[in-house]
Amino acid sequence: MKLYYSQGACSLSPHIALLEAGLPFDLVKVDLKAKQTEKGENFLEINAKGYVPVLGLDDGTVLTEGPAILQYIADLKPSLHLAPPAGSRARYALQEWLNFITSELHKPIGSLFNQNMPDSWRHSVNELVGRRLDWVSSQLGEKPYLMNEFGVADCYLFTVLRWTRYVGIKLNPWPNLVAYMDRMQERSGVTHALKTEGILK
Ligand SMILES: N[C@@H](CCC(=O)N[C@@H](CS)C(=O)NCC(=O)O)C(=O)O
Repeated sequence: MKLYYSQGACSLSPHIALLEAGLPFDLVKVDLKAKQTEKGENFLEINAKGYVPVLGLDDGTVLTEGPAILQYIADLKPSLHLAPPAGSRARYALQEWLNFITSELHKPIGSLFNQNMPDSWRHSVNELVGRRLDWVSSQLGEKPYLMNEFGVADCYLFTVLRWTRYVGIKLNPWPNLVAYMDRMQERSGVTHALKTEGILK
């Protein structure tokens, strides 16, 4: 398998999942502005949508969209319980989280990186993200991970919450989220991914 990624982007989440699952894979860095891989390939020929993450499978096809990729990785190693079994009630709870993270956190927090965003809009997005973080914090409570056991939803939540520090959102109002981020950062898969992407020394 091949993971197409960009440093610190949402592709960090399947990167962590692959490492936590102990699966073999190659990493291919993508220049998202130039739409070119580090090998000089035209990235738009790999994913016409032009964004990471992309998982190149051994059968020559590619899988896109973070939540789908995460579940694919988890299902390759069912014994690790990175996702509940397909078809179970708990699997739908995972999908509920992945959809929430992608639409209610990833996209709004990601939009704050846009320097052209007018202040009034930025203010509204900050308020919305604050309400969403209230929800995440209330659901996490004192649990160590989103669904009790570590899983792919945590890989994704960690990845998007990491961005808050770059867009001026402080997590201090939610001490359990601060503790969660510290706990996640201690995991070997997380540290390994951050080091490999050149984020952590
Ligand atoms: N719907 C996609 C969105 C992925 C996405 O937003 N990727 C960003 C990085 S976090 C990207 O590659 N942006 C570059 C672009 O859209 O040109 C998913 O959930 O995987």
